[in-house]
Amino acid sequence: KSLTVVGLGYIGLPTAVMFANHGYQVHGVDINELAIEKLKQKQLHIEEPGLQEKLAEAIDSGSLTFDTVPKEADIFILAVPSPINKDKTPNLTYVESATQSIVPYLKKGDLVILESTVPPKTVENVILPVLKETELEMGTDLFVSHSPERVIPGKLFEELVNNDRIVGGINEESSQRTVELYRTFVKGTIHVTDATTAEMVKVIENTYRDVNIAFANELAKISDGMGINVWEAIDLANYHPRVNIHKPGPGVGGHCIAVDPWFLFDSSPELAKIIQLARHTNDSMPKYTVESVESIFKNNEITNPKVTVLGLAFKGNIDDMRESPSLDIIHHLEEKGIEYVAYDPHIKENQLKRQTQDLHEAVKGSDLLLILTDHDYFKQLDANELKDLMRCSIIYDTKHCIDTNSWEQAGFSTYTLGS
Ligand code: SAJ
Repeated sequence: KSLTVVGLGYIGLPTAVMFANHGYQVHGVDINELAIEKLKQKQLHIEEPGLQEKLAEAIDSGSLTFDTVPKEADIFILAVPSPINKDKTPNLTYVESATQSIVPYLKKGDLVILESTVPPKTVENVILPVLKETELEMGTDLFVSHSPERVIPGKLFEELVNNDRIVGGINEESSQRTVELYRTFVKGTIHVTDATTAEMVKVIENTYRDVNIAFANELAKISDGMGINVWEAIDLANYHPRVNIHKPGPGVGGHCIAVDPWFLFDSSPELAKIIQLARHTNDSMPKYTVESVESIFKNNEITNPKVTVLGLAFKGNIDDMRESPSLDIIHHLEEKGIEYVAYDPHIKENQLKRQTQDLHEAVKGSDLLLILTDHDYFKQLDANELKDLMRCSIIYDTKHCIDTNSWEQAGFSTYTLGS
């Protein structure tokens, strides 16, 4: 069977590769010409463990092709971004244009699956009206469903196979055909529901996480003021069989957790109160982090300080800095006129004004190491070596990821968010 995947980002590309390596003839489509050119030459435009080998395997076997335009297939998967606008309203232009782009290639009996996360009722109000242009009968000639991706970057292939999956068809047959497709490689349970419920399920999963992290961040602020170690308190509370508090941090990044709650808010602004407050709490963390840095400098009587920003990716061991709290933190540092240099071993090209690929250059003459991402690389830094390069030796860990004792032994003053 043939399959066309529209959108070759963090979800679309691994999905295309998986189907290509499991018996499907797959055609991958993206509007990014540069990405397509690279992919044709087996080069990746994103970082994900295992992807490189699986991509090469699929291309070598002839079961995966790439282009900037779709082509006819039995199944179409849409995996394009669904971001929010500046005013926090959903931006469904990519979802809409991706759907539009496949219309000329659809034929009787085809199946269309939307994997992008979308506000509840998008299939009904946005996708179906576009697909109706084919004049095919929805649910009998053309089968449509929503099966939201739920994988986490960094562990993508493991989760693609082992996670449970939600399938919500516009009717029974659409769901059944979609279940059959994912059965190809999904080992988790596939749960069937309707399209709108599937949309809701995905959005509430990420909103649950956002609200929970906001709670943790609020606890961190409270603990900071009281000299309590929030990390220890949360760990101990989580021994309770019905408690699962997430971790505080410098903010919530990525294009999912910081975005999807706004989809719910947009649906019911008067009702989504906790959801809105949680978003604001998490969005307050970058500013809070910089204010904490300022007070560390004040307490240590450091003037004209220089900060080393360690970590630009929105979370550990990945190369993705979209919506990263680090960017907001840098913005606040600049606004306050605090000098900084940023370093991230996973972000291979300099994308910021004051970014370097050289750790020593980033640390040279610095007063404070500001850990914003829990990359494994940062957990193994050599405190003694870095101390010699610095002016003052302070480390502020917003992720609670370093071994404070060894840094203190090396002569560092250590600070942790929420303690
Ligand atoms: N974060 C915290 N504290 C925590 C957990 C995360 O501050 O306790 C921060 C992270 O540092 C990061 C952000 O939240 O900045 C988001 O990271 P994440 O690892 O929680 O999630 P994502 O955005 O990489 O992936 C999420 C996942 N959703 C859930 O776990 C419910 C993933 O399964 C989804 O597929 C993905 O969103 C998506 O695409 O929707």
